[in-house]
Amino acid sequence: VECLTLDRLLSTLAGIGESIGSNAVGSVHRTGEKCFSVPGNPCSPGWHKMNCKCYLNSTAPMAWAEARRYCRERAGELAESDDDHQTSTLQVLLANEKMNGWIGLTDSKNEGTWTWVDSSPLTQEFWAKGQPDSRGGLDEDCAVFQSDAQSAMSSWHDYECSSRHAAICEKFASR
Ligand SMILES: [Ca+2]
Ligand SMILES: [Ca+2]
Repeated sequence: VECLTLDRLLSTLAGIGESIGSNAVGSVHRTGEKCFSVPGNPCSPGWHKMNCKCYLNSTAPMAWAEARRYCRERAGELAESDDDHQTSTLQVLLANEKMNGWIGLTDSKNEGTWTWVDSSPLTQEFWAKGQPDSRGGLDEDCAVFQSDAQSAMSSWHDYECSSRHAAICEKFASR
């Protein structure tokens, strides 16, 4: 009886090992570079596929909070950098698509400390020359990506969050 139990235990352990192994492969697949190879166009109409995400540039201008709501209502979020990509790659992609508008970057919680809306800190900055400047003492706490800037690498401007700009939304490409 003891032998049988040990046998069963071993085969159960082997099964667990296999399923841990396959889950590990699955998670690499989800978060790693494999997302670059999502076949076809897995983005909803109007969204542009760039890397493993889909991006939408609204046509209507709106305040930053409204823009965030606009993106979330579409199962997305205001565009932001993440650890999977170089932020600089995102800069080039948005510029190539001629996108303009709010991104998910704000210093409204702590003036001068810019953070992404997912709470991740800002590690690479791409402010336009002289920005952020809280122009003329205005309380400019929200960031806009401008593809008409001199360079994709200097394309961010701070604006008053209540000013109206298009939204740049992102969401993961569906598989
Ligand atoms: Ca500010
Ligand atoms: Ca500014």
